[in-house]
Amino acid sequence: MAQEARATAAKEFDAVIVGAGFAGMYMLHRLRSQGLSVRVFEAGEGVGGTWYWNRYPGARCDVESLEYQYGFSDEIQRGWTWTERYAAQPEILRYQNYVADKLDLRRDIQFETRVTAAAYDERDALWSIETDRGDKVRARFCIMATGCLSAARVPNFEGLDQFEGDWYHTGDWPHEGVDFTGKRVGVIGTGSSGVQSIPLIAEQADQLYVFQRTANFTLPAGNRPLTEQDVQKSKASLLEDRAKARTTAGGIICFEYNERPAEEMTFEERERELSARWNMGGFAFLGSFADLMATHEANDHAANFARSRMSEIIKNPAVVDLLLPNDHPVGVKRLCLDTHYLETFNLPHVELVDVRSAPLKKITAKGIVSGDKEYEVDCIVFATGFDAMTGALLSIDIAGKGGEKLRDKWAAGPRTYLGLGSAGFPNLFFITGPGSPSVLSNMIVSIEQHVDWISDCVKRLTTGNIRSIEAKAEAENLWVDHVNETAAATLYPQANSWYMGANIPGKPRIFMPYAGGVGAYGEKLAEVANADYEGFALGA
Ligand code: NA7
Repeated sequence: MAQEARATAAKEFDAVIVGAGFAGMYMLHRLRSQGLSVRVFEAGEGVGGTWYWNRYPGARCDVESLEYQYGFSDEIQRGWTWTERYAAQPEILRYQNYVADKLDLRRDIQFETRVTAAAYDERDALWSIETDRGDKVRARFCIMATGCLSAARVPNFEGLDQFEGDWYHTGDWPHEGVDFTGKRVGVIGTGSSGVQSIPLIAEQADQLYVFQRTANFTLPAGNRPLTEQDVQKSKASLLEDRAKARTTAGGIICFEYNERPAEEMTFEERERELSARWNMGGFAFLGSFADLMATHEANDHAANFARSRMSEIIKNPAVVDLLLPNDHPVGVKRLCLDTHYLETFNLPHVELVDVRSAPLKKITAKGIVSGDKEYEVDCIVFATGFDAMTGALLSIDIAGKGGEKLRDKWAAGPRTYLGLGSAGFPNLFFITGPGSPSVLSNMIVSIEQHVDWISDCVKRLTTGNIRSIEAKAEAENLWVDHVNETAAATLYPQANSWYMGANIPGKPRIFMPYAGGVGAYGEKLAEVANADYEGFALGA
C-alpha cells in the first residue's frame, strides 16, 4: 500500500515515534501491544537507524554481539544466530530486518520521511507533527527515538565545494559501497569510525593519508568467529543475563569490574590485572581498577600500560609518538577497538598527518591543505563524527507549552529530568536522551530500559484517563545538578570529547550522558514510577 495513502487516511494517532532504529522499533512494538495506534516516521528507506546509515568499510559494533541484541523476547533471540564476537554492520542490519519481519513492524512505519517540526497544543494536549513530505498528524504522545549519534557532521572546511574528487562521510555511506582501488585517499578523523575503516581503506588504496587531530587510545578488539558452544550458552541464558546486565554500570556482563581500587593494589597486581584484561580484548580493560575513571593515579597507570602495549605494534619510529595519546586520561574519550589499526601505519603507502601541529586549512580542487602542504587525493573520507546526543533532536523544530522552543531552552546545554522528558514539553519522551546513561552503556540495554519505562507510563496515563505528563522544573533542576555532580566526580570532563559537545564549534561544554551507571539509574527510574511518577506533573 502506498505510504502516502496511509498517512492521509489517519491524521491522528495515539503516539508518533520519530526514528526506526533499535529504539523506535521496540517502542512501536510495545505501544502497539497495548492496542494504541502508532505512526513511526523514519528518514531512511528501511529500519536500522545507526546501522542503516553507517555502512563504511569495517563498521562493526564494539559491544559483543551476544549482548548487543534485544533481550525482551526469548522467541526472537532463539531465532537468530550471531556469527562473530563483534557483529559487522551488515549482520546487525539483517538482524534488525529479521525483527521487523517477525513483529510485522513495517506496516506502521512511514519511510523516507523526516520529521521537521513538533508543536504542543495545550488545549487538546496533543502534539502536531510535520514532516518533509508534507504530512501533518496529531498525537497524544511524541516519542523521540532519534538516536545519540545520528546527525553526521562534516566540518565547515573552506573549499570543499571546489573539490574535484569524491567525498564521503562514514555516517552517511553510499549503499552501493565505494571502491578505493588505485586511489589516493585522505581520511580525516581517528575516532571509532576512522579506526575501523582505515585498515580496510588501506588494503585498497594506492596512497592513504590519515589526518589526525587527536591520538586515541585503542584497545585490541579480539574479534573472532563465535563457536556453536558460545551461541548455545547465550541462547540458554539470555533473558537472565539481560536482567543481570540491567543491574551493572555499563549494561554488559561479558566482563566484571574489579572492585579493588588501584591504591590498594601492588604494582605487580595492577600489571597482572591490566594485562589479563588487555589480552581479553574489548572494553574489559576499563574495569581494571575500581577507581580507574576517578583518580589520576589509577588512570595514569592504565594509560601508561596502554601506551606501552600500543607502541609495541607500531614499527614506524616516525609515527609512534604521534599515535600514542598523551593529552587526556584513558577512557574519558570513547575508546576505540583496534583490528589492525595501529599496524596499518607500518605500511609504506600510509602516511599519518598531524593536523594538531599543522592545522587543516582548506580543501582545494586537488586535495587537502594541512599547514603549508597540499596533499593531493582522489577521495576524502570524513570520519569526523556526529553532533552527538542533541543534534538529531534539535534539528527538529520542537515547540512546547507557550510556544517555547526546545532549542532555546537547551541553548546552554540539554536540560532533562532523567533524560526522559523536559519541563515545558508534556507528553514528549526522549529514548536514551541526554541525562541518561545512553552512550556510556550498552545502548540496547538502555533502550529497553527506557522503552519499558515509557510504555508503562503511557499505560498508566491511558488507563487512568490522564491526558498529560510533564517533568516538574524543580525535579529537572535537581536531576541536572545530580548529572553534573556525578560527572564532576569522574575524569570524564577532562577531555575535549563529543560527550562534552567539544567536537562542535560553539556547542555548550556540558557532560551530557549520566555517569551514575545503568543499575543505579534503573533503581531511580523504578522509584519514580512506583511513586506515581514523582517529579512529574500528571494533568487531567
Ligand atoms: P568521533 O569519535 O567523534 O571521531 C571524530 C574524529 O574526527 C576525531 O578523531 C576528531 O578529532 C576528528 N575531527 C572532527 N572534526 C575535525 C576537524 N575539524 N579537523 C580534524 N579532525 C576532526 O566520531 P566516530 O564516527 O569515529 O565515532 C562516533 C561514535 O560511534 C563512537 O564513539 C562509537 O560510540 C560509535 P578530535 O578527537 O575531536 O580532535
